[in-house]
Amino acid sequence: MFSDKDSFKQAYLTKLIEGEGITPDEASLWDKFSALVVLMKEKMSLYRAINRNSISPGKQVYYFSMEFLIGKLLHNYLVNFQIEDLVREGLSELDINLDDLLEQEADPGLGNGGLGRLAACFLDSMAFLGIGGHGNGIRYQYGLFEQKIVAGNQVEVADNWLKNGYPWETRKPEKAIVVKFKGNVRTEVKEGRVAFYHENYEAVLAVPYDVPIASYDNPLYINNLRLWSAETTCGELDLACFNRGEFDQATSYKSEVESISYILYPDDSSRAGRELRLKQEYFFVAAGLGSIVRSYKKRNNLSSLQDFSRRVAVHINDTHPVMCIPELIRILIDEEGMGWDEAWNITVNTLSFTNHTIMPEAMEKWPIDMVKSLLPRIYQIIEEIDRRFKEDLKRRFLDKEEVINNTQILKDGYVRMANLAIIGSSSVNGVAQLHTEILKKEVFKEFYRIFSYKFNNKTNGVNYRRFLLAANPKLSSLITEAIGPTWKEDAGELRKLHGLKDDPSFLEQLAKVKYENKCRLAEKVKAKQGIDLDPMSIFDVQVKRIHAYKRQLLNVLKIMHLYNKALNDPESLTGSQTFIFGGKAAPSYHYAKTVIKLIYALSQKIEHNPKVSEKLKVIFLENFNVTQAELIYPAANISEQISTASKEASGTGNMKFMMNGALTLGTLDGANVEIKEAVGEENSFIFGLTAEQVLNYTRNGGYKPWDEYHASADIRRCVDQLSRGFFDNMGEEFRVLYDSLMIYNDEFFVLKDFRSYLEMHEKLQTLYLNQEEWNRISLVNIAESGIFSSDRTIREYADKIWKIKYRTINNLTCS
Ligand code: GPQ
Repeated sequence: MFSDKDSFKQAYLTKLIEGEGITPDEASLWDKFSALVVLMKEKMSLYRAINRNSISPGKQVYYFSMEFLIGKLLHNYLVNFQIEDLVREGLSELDINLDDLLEQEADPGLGNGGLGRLAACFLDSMAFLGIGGHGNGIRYQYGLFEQKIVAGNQVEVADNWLKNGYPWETRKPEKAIVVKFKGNVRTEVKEGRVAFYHENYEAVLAVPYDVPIASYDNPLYINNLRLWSAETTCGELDLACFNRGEFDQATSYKSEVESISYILYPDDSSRAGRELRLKQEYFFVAAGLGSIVRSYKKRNNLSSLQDFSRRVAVHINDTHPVMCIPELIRILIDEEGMGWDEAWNITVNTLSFTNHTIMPEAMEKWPIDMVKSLLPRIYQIIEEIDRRFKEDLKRRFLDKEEVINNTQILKDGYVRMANLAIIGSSSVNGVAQLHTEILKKEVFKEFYRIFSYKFNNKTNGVNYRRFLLAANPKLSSLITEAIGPTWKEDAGELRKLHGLKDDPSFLEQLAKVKYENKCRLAEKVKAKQGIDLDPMSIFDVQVKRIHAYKRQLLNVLKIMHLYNKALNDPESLTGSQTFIFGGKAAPSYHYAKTVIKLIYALSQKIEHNPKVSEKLKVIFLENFNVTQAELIYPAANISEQISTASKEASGTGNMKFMMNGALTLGTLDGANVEIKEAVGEENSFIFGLTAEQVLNYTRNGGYKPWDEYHASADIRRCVDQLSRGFFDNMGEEFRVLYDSLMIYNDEFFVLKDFRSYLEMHEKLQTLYLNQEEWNRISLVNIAESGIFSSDRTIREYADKIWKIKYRTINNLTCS
């Protein structure tokens, strides 16, 4: 194993020549990249072996998630092992540029957005804290589509991320699990108790692929992300058909089975509702729990699962993996021979659940008939949970109609997954303080009365070593020069930066770093999209999924208003501004796709007007993903976090912008509230209705957008321009947006918040003229961002939910 530049070069060349059979001269960039990955993987395997021998296996956590948006790994692992410099220099002596190799890596799009990225951040922090914490998910053959913009239209291109193979993964065929669908359940009374036999099922083979997870400065903890791939149980049905000459049947069976892990559903915060999605959900749950139970017995040398919940925690990321509850009960009863009460107690004590949204369209429910025919035994167990829960309510005199209606699992022909999750787990958490309060007071208020002890808040956090340390090397060096290196392990140390608030030369250096990061982004944009960005202009950025509640439309209306102003009097705008948008729309979400078209149309309109384009520029960045994000956050001056208050559960982009020194222009929604509390009122730029006001309006049937329309000529003008006389011949195209505001009652309060948004935006423009003050506020944002490290979040999960110990970091007091 290498430890310095020369031993690295030696090891690397050996890998290339022995492993790939080629010399550096003959090797392609891909070969060179793969050799470096293999070397890193070996390093990690070695650490893992040492770990196995030196650390007794404590309680293990399994994080079940339909999505893991892990991003590229190589650069982060070089940073985490603190070997980037020696590897870079070593390679350069071999005439290889490390950056060229980093470019080779695919960015696996195994997630839609925040929920999947959070899961990836949690994996990093669990490894960092020395928690045996592993991910369990699906190895989609196709991840989230790649987005191209053609004449303003989003075009979805298949994400064939596995086309060259994925060098980080290791296939483990010997650890495969058989997952059973359909069929029927036969019951038999045996030795005085009922036994259940699932018969005539269709078997699917779940084959695991493992990806190692290593974090900063803790090489002994190499955790595992296990992703499952669906295959036929070789030789059974398909080969039998094949041998009989029924080729079509054989191949269609094969493709039906493989379709389970074929593609990620591209809907963010909404339900897919298809049978295939339900199959995916049960598939990775059954595979994951099957393998956990197997390794539990082996690791602990036990034959019984009596103590399971003391040694294993299973966390479910939203309701998608909620079948964990009936599946674990099934294993404990049908395979381990336990009675209901014991199986139930173990299951509840093992499981914990995070809710990520209050949007009703995202609450999963499945038709009873579908669940019954696809998962007959699981359905029986769900019915029994529902029956016992209602009986319990009756016993506790809580069985009022309203309570039953809102809490029972089976209702109106559907299985309601959130209800199953709350009843069957020991902890229910929201992802920001405000979100958790709304869960307790509104969405799950009946449950909160019954199970108040289960409800708790765990404000999200992000992997700041990825989004600051690795993504923003210039800022990281500046911070380290100023306060030393310990902030890399304890984000709370960033507070020491407050000491530099009044140091003009430091503030100037901070501004210089921001400028250089803007240049870096501008170069990439030029290379990819051929568009020039002016790094001297203010970069005002909104990057996230396109969704009505996230209100990209509000941002666009603001820019239209600025356009109108510039046309009247260019001098009325103080400086030059670049508005950067990015984000994917679900392919079937017409409204969101129209918003992308609108952004494009506005950018063209501005481009064609020299009077305006001097002051304003709009750009839509194609294919926003983790790799792009790492370039964008460090380059932003303004972070747009403008969702309708109460609708964004937390947001995590807001945290990534903040730690890179952007100022937040936002509503009091999700974690923005806590950002404001951290930096202070004077350093945050908050506008609009509060969550309480929004919820009040909604309870009373909404507000009257026409009142806002009539009250202000500026608003009227922008709204009218949406539908006519502004975008040549495109009024009809944008009708759906106009209608959402004026005909369908502006569900997301765009016009209601418009005025205060404009005011706050203008305040920021004026502030930007005072560079020193701006830089000071930027510094305060960085200094206070420590609490949004996912290390803090995971410590809270570990203490309060999983009841698991973690390492103390260099005896520092962690935030
Ligand atoms: N979130 Cl329900 C998603 O990214 N996808 C989903 O399907 C659901 C939620 C987000 C949520 O919108 C953000 O506010 C959170 O910050 C994020 O989950 C992580 O908790």
